[in-house]
Amino acid sequence: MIRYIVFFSCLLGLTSGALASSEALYNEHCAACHGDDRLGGTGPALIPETLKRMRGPKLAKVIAEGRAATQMPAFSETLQPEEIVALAEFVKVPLTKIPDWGPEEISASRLLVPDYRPAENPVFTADPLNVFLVVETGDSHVSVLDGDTFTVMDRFETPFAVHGGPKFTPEGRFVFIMSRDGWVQKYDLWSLAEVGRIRAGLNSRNIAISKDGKYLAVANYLPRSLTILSSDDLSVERVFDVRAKNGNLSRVSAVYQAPQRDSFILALKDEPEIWEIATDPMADPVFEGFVHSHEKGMVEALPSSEGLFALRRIEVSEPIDDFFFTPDYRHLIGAARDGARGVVVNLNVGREIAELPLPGLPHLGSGISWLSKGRRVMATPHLKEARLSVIDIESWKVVKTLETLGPGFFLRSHENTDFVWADVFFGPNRDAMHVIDKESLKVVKTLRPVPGATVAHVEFDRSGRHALVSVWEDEGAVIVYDAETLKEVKRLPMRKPSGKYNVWNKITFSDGTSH
Ligand code: DHE
Repeated sequence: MIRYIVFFSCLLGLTSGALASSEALYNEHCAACHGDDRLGGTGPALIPETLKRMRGPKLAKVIAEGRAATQMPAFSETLQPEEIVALAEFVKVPLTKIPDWGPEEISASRLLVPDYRPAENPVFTADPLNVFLVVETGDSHVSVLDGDTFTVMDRFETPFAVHGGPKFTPEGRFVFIMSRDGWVQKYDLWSLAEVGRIRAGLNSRNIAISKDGKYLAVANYLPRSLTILSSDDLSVERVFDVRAKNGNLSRVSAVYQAPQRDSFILALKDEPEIWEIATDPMADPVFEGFVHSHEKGMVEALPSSEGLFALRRIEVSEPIDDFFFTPDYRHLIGAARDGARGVVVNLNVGREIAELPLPGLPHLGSGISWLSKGRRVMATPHLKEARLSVIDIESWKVVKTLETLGPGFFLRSHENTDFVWADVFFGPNRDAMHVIDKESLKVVKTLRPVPGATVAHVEFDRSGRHALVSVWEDEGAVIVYDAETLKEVKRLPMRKPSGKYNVWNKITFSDGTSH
């Protein structure tokens, strides 16, 4: 074990002596809030799995200057500059021991808000199905927006580093939000109040809700597991060790709801398998009749008649992740490891049926589909190339490569609009937002709402008449555009707003939304 610590710390330029003194500094100044084991306490976990994925100021700067509007103090007066650098390096060293995080530990973390009382009706007059959630990562809050008047109805605190789309119960009343530290928070949109939270993993990727709204699945990197919670009271239903047929454990890149299949689909990061987990107790016998459960190493066998959470493995030739699903959920496209290809898998027959040339790290999870000239196409941005690929999802051919002003992250559209909105998240033109005609597949306008400021991620209101754009800066904004005239209608100041989610579009799986 010691060998590994020394190996990793050497990689990071820390000798064993420096490591020991950084650890002492950590114990003295950080452990009280971030935990003796660096897995979080009142402050977030300080582990590379989370930290290396964070966009924002450098670690040493945060330690020196603190984080505005949080309890993170500035240490520039207390610590020498070299001590601050040593601490920043120390928290990048991987943990040598990952503690157990099974049903017992997860259950012990559950916090239900004692004075939460569910309202009988919405406590506001706005259309509850046209409400937006805006995730403000600048100060870990969510703003709840009335989607007709664009006024903020509530603003509540979230766990640190929310990632991925919040998931709504099918009728749109409750929403679940996940943080990279594995916390899942439940919020009641009618009562405008938090219901509770639970730590479902130590480092997590995203969540999915079952078709009937009863279960939540949480995809974890740490530990290598999938946690299934009851959406009602956040209690633990089951924890799967994610172990491939060859016996190896794998991280779960993401979990998705497949509504037509009444299942969860899992992308395994490290092993050549896709998992499908039944969320229908009457699941089809194509599912295997057993599951591995994390009962402290026990393997639990289920009779094959018990369909709920039955597991089906789809073997693929290499690990693929970052899935786009066709609207009927018969096919998915996953990104191959070489970052240059998309692999099409037919979920019904359970095998790969096509490959697509998609160089430049396609971001298929942000893919959206629509009808263009009578055929159904999908488009994906590329994280490393200034282009969008448009694919015919019947012939599985790339029908157009559209040049953009830089690599992009997100795409959005709506069934009632003629346009697709595409950001340019990376590179010098990150202040640009392309508006693309769905029929001609040409850029019809490029907006630059705040020259020099990053703009990204779009969401439409329920009717598709307005498009909301994030100015992804600490003193940022959400800008409301008329989706037809492309004129600005309103600007709402927000703290680094990332994703925005409209209840209606999400619960109806609106055409133009990534799922
Ligand atoms: Fe995300 C969604 C994976 C980095 C902001 N991101 C998702 C989803 C996946 C994913 C699988 C779909 C989950 C869902 O919504 O249920 N993201 C990844 C990565 O693999 C990647 C590239 C690197 C990493 O491991 O973290 C990555 N993502 C980022 C960021 O750096 C972003 C820009 C800032 C952040 O918050 O960390 C970011 N990801 C988002 C957002 C969504 C998202 C806002 C939801 C998009 C939506 O409209 O649904």
